[in-house]
Amino acid sequence: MSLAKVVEKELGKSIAQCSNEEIYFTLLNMVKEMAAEKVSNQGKKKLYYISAEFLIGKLLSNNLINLGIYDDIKKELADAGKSLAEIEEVELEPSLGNGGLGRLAACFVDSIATLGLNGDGVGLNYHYGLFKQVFENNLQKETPNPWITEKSWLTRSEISYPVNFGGFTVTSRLYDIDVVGYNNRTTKLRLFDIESVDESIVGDTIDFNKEEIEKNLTLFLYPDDSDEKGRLLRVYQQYFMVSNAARLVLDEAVERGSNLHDLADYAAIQINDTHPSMVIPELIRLLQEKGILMDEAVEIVSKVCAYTNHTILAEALEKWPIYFLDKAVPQLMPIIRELDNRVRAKVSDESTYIIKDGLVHMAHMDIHYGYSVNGVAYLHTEILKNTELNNFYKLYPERFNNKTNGITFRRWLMSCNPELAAMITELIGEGWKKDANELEKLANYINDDAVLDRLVSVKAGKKADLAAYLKNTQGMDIQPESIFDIQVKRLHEYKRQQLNVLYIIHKYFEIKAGKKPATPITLFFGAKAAPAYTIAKDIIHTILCLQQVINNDPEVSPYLKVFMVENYNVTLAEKLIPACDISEQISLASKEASGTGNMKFMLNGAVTLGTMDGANVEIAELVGEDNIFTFGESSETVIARYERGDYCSKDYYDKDADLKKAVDFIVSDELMAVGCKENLERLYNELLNKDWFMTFPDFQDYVATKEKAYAAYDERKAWAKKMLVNISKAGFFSSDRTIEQYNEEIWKLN
Ligand code: 26Q
Repeated sequence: MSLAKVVEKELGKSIAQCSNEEIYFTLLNMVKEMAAEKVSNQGKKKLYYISAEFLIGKLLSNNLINLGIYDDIKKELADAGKSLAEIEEVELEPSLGNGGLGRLAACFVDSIATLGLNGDGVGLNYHYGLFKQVFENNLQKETPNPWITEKSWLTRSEISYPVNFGGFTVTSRLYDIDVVGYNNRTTKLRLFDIESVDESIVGDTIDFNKEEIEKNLTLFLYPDDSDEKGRLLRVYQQYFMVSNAARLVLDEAVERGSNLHDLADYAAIQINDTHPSMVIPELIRLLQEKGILMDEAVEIVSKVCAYTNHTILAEALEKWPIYFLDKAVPQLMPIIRELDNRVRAKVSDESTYIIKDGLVHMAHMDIHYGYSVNGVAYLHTEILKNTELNNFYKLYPERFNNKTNGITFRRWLMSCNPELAAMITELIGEGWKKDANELEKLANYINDDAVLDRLVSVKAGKKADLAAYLKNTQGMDIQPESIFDIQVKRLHEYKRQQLNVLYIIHKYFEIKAGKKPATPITLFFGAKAAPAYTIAKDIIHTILCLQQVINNDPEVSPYLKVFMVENYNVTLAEKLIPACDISEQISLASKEASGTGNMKFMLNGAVTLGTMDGANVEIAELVGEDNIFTFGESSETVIARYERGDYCSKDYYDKDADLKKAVDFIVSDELMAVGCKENLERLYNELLNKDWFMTFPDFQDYVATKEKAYAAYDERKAWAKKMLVNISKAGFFSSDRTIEQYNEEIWKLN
């Protein structure tokens, strides 16, 4: 049925007479009905991807694409004088994730649906997404970020469970979001909530009473883990998530004919990082409740649960104090102790024990009692096997495997860059939408000037779109003809936004000294810092101060400008990524497990400027050295340096005049005039006395490589070839490929 007919029936008027809100909510209903009519895979074995985060982003356009009606609706709207882009503005983004891990989970459910696999995502229905970032006086402030409106993508289900905590019980309620596969079936995102949640305890800030669990359990994504009460709330959230998930798994398996002894024939559970790890003892507990003895329960669960590791940063591996678990979930502690005792009885290597020094090591439990452990890029998995988790690898070599991350091309090309998608389809047909490897066919056009020119003009169009959007929404004055050099990702010291900062200062001095770049450069940042991550917030402050100083300097701003976009989220990513020329992926080698932004940029024809870290290594191998700019010390060098413990940033500062000048500018009168002394000095001191993520040793190489990249950009035709090669080699990074590998090697769904 056409939209016009639906609108006429529902609202009794024409599309042209409707407000954008009316059209949005009509489309939402229509899409929900169409999704409900689709079938889902009813196979015997089902996958449950349990994750504390699903960073799904806005759903309207994506669902229209996957239902195959995007073009028709867009045209119908345009004919009635309406713009789909403006209607999309009505939708609030569900920011139910922090960054890469949550976005990966969202890409995975899209691929599971598209491949028609029997699998759902299971998580929590946070009423507020990750905080909304606002800048005030060049500082980040956090405000609540609601997304649930009266009519939303959520559908209330009949499923509800009582969940016991130490001293009280809450009642859960399951809400579903249909995940529409591309021209295929649907699966569901199953988000658990509590009926007693109380939004009225949230004011204008993200500070709230963390003690009334019955009221606040599902209010926020990741309460601040800086204070003890917030961390305790996180334990309550995690247990609530997995207890519900475990019951759902068991109920559905029984419905499909399982006698629970054969659970592994009916269910696979993927544990997304350690956040859902308590599902292991909880499943054992529930199986025992159903009369299965401990030995067998452990065996069953060990054939069902598989664990994905997303980090090698020790501080990010969750370890919960026993007294937390005793207070929140006393029913689990005896089981966890028993699991630990069993490890102690058979393993001599104490470093692998589950309970040590009063802390429960969640990852250790996953590895001992899961059947698969995977990293998320080749290098990451190698580092896990050889270094970080080597003691476990020696125990269970057969459990370790790699699954290089991927992204859904529906959202990250078809939806966010329809112009490029249309051009690709015109050249090589529709096949790439289902089989991403077909993008390789683009290589046939490497010497076709008309194609190269068109590629450049599609990019120019997206740059102009971005400039216009940021002018309208954030008041930024951006030159669309400049080089767009973009670093967008969470703010973390290991991702090294501060290295980019040092470059910008260096360039600022060069321009001041009369050395002007041939093509003007625009540097974009987008990043949220965890509310309690002081140095990360200092880096944001420094970037915002630089933005103010540089953009207002008439000598420099015609050649160099800096923009930090406010509230970087999925919606902004979809606008920034298609417009990018140079993709900054400059983490300290060995520290970024994979990265997925790197893949999104490449797919949209940006050229990577990066270290040999995470999936950059695989990108470099695929595109070849002419089509990527790599720099910096290798992961081996970095790991060895950490082992020796002899890194001294001051030595580099003393020896390198350029570096010294750049670092000193952080505490210069110019920056102090627009910034806060305390913040700027703290960052300066941190770099000079610690620089834990080793920006200084990579500084000169970074500067030189960036100059090389900018110079290469000016060879327009050669640059267009690099763009084309990057797009043509991106097929490997489709999450369809990743999910096929998970299924073939881990889940084995039938
Ligand atoms: C842990 C304890 C307490 C509070 C919070 C957390 C916490 C929260 C979020 C720990 C980790 C995360 C998120 C991690 C994450 O996003 N990792 C990224 O995962 C991507 C997908 O695999 C990779 O591409 C990135 O390299 C990795 O950084």
